[in-house]
Amino acid sequence: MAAPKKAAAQDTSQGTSSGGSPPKFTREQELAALRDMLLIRRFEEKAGQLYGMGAIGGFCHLYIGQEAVVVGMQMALKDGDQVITGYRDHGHMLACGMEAKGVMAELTGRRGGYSKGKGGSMHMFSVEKKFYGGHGIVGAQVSLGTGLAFANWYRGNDSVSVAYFGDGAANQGQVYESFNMAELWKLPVIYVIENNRYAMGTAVSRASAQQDFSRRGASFNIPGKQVDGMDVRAVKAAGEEAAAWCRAGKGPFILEMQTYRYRGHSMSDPAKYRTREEVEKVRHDQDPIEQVRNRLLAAKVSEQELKAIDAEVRDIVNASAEFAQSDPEPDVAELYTDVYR
Ligand SMILES: Cc1ncc(C[n+]2csc(CCOP(=O)(O)OP(=O)(O)O)c2C)c(N)n1
Ligand SMILES: [Mg+2]
Repeated sequence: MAAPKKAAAQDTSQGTSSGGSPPKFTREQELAALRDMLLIRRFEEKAGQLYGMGAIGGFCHLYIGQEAVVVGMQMALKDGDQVITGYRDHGHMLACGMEAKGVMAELTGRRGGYSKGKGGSMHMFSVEKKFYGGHGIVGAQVSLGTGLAFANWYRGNDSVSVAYFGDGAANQGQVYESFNMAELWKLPVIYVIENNRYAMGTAVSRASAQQDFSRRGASFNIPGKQVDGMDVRAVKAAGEEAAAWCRAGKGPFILEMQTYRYRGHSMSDPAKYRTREEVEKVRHDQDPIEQVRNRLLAAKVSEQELKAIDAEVRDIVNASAEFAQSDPEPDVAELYTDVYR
């Protein structure tokens, strides 16, 4: 199985601008991207540890390797824009500004968690931060995200919704029903396909007739673009282009983010479908965080400044883990509140 290509942004739309190397970031943007990606990485590493210790139960899908996608997209959005995704959702929550403490405590099933400890990894929401879940049904968030866009269109505001889904989810039927409606009604939705080369354990080449996911909207006339999802600058630039398209009333836009997940699909994945060497090669050649760190070092940002970011992030993550283990579990009387029965 081939590792993700280093894609220059490749345009498959009708008339949007072509790719090339992404625009440079300012020093401040590089530092902000580094900090936000590092927060996700360290948070996910800690979640993996807590899972191993038995402090987290149930399903848990880590986002390690894919950090540049959500961080770059978030840099392209503005207040009021909404985000919805599947079950690999911790990174999206943190990027939306949800607190590490509340997310970690939800993973451990504690009162202070975003769903009062009753939802777990795949079921967290924050209307305040415009994060709409966290969905375990593969592909369902695409229809729901299209609904968010419909609401924005109906209300006449200029907000955009971003619906994230995977290469595997891209083969679900409701995705195409949503594409049809979104283009027909020119809804302001960005479909971000996080192509991490595998569904649960099935390589894209074994499951997908059309492996260029940016073309998945072609029969609906939805423009699409392939993006190097390991380069946060390329992601931001593509996100800005897609958001401008949506805000101009031109309808939906598809971004295929070529990315990679380093860990198993979930915590119980023997990963027999790929080699260790493949993972190591992507880590070594394309790691999204190392790319930014190396650029900062080349620009003479001091090791000390980078270490300060490391320390700040570690403090946040450690505090979240402490809270997630000391906060009480929900009272038994809470068993039937806030749930459908
Ligand atoms: C409707 C539905 N079918 C199957 C599953 C089981 N399932 C969970 S994740 C997954 C693979 C999805 O892969 P992809 O969309 O590439 O996302 P990734 O896990 O790579 O982020 C499957 C088949 C499910 N949760 N829902
Ligand atoms: Mg996938």
